[in-house]
Amino acid sequence: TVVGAGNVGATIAQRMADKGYADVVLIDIVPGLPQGKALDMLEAGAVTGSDALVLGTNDYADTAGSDIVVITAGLPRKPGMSRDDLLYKNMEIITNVTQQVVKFSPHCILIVVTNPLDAMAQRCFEVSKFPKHRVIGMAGILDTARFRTFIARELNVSVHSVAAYVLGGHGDSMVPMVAYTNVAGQPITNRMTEEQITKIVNRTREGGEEIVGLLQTGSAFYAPSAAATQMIEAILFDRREILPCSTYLEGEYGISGIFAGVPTALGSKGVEEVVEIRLAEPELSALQRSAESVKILVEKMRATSKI
Ligand code: A3D
Repeated sequence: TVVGAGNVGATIAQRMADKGYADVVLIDIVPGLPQGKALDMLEAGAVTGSDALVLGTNDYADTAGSDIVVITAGLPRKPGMSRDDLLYKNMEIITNVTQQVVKFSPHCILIVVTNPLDAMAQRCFEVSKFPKHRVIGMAGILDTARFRTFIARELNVSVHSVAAYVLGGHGDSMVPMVAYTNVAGQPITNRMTEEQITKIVNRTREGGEEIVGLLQTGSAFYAPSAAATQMIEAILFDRREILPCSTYLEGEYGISGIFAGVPTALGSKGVEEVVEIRLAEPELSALQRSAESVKILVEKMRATSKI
């Protein structure tokens, strides 16, 4: 199931439907919107060769028994807005959506996309009362994809030759792991000047704003939907693929009681392992500071609305 038939949600549903390895339910509050998009995707299957069933609905009963539920419902950013500006409105939406989802799919794995990401993942975790391995936030793959893309373009090499991680919260405090980034095994610090690296790190941090500024009417959705699809596939095919995802931490990286982006092994159970890279300073403290900024949002939510 994909909740939210807007830009990100519909594009995830389309990517899944095109691949044909799962039936997809697309649900939204707007009458007709998920039905129209789902029917259009179903009809595309005749051309793409996919037999996946795609159903659009406004009724959670149709989502019953889903294995994976991706939540994209909520408001996106407009120019000049930070992800945190969305906090209170999207908190209400996530609370309501999570209650409905878990009622009909009590054993599903939840992937949260709605912003501000880490705080919404935490809300979803608290409302669902699911074990921590079954609630996962999507952000790190997207931030890392941006970082890798900019490095690849700067060095004029394939993006497949660039290995990198962006960790921490999905916000201005995200932490591109420069010391652990390499091109064909060679540290980028050997291939780029400090000035080049700083420019790329800043562009990565502002990657969301750059697209909002160009689109003016919404935020990024092609790369975000590709990132969510990678998570879905890792779970569906039990890959134990190590991907940067937002997960509930209990002492890993010295962070406790909060969602933050760290490398995780994703498999059929959801987050099967938090992979602890031995981080040196300043990366470790940057990651911890980033988690602190997520904690501030979570405390703001708790102050306004108890679960
Ligand atoms: P948009 O195209 O506006 O789609 C959102 C959809 O949610 C709309 O169709 C709404 O009708 C629907 N919706 C609103 N309330 C509800 C509800 N209660 N139940 C069901 N559906 C509802 O936005 P979008 O798809 O571009 O973005 C969706 C969310 O994802 C936003 O919060 C974005 O900020 C966020 N986002 C996060 C990332 C990350 O990397 C974490 C990337 C891109 C977008």
